[in-house]
Amino acid sequence: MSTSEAIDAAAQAYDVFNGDADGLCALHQLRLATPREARCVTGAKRDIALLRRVPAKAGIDVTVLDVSLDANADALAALLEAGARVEYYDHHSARRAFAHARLRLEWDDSPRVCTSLIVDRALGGRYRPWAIAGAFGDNLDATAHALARAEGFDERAIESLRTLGRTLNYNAYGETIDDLHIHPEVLYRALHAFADPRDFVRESPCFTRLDEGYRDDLAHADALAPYRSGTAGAVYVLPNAPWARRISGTFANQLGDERGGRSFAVLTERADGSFCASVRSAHPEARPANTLCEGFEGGGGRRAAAGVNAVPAAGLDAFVEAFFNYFTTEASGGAQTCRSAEVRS
Ligand SMILES: [Mn+2]
Repeated sequence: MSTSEAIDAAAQAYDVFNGDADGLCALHQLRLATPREARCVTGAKRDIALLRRVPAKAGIDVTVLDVSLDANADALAALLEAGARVEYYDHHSARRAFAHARLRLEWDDSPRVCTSLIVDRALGGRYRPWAIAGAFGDNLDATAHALARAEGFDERAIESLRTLGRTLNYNAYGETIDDLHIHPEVLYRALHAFADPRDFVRESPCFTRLDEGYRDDLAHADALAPYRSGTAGAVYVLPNAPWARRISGTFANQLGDERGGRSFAVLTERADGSFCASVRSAHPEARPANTLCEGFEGGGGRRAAAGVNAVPAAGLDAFVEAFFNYFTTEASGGAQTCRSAEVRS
């Protein structure tokens, strides 16, 4: 293909993907299977309304990966209406999904599935190591481990895929693209040069840069004392700084993994003085994180992990109070259940 033909082809195709590990690994698998020149439309993990950046015109081919259909439904309808063809792979909420002759939708919101695994399924497992890395990036550790063992990978290889998923995912966290170490499109193009993820980990300067950035940021976070701590959990407050915006989600996940029955909130100060909150519940069934967060404006998420976009500075202590009230009830309830169980036995 000549350069002008390549530019022409790229003008007709768009790859729209979440800039996190799952989005990157999903697109990479698809383009290994079906190479094509395309314009990339991507962003930080929180930039999910991506489809409206694609010009609605007839005859274009649009592939969408790992962004909620609900957040893109109007733009999707406009594209299809204009005559575009759309392939859509995702596992987020899709209550506004609809059928259309030019839309191919591969959607599954099972908690054990992510977009990289949906693409893996569509491709018959051809690039499974990348699907496993994507699954690790989306915190689907049990699924990723099971798939990796079924592939015959030893513990060292599994650890390498886990590190890759975590590291790619870390790069997508930030308020804006400026907070990220590497623009997700640049990272995708670097990644796409490698057929084997372990070679990318061993050889790519991009990986080294992210790995070092991750360690530095986490060291900053680990040095922080909690804002308030109790038996039910702890609340951390991170400053208005790029490192804090990059590591807050990972830090919250890490606290959650080590929890021992405790719940956590990580609040990161924003430029306007308000706080972005990430909450991890130790009791997702009895005390879902999203229920606490939905009590605040702009709050929502899932049972295990939820958040609030902007807790006002004046509302910080009320949020901390609400956190401890909400989770302390569960902690004492759990203790009572324990005691009555002992009495019965
Ligand atoms: Mn995902």
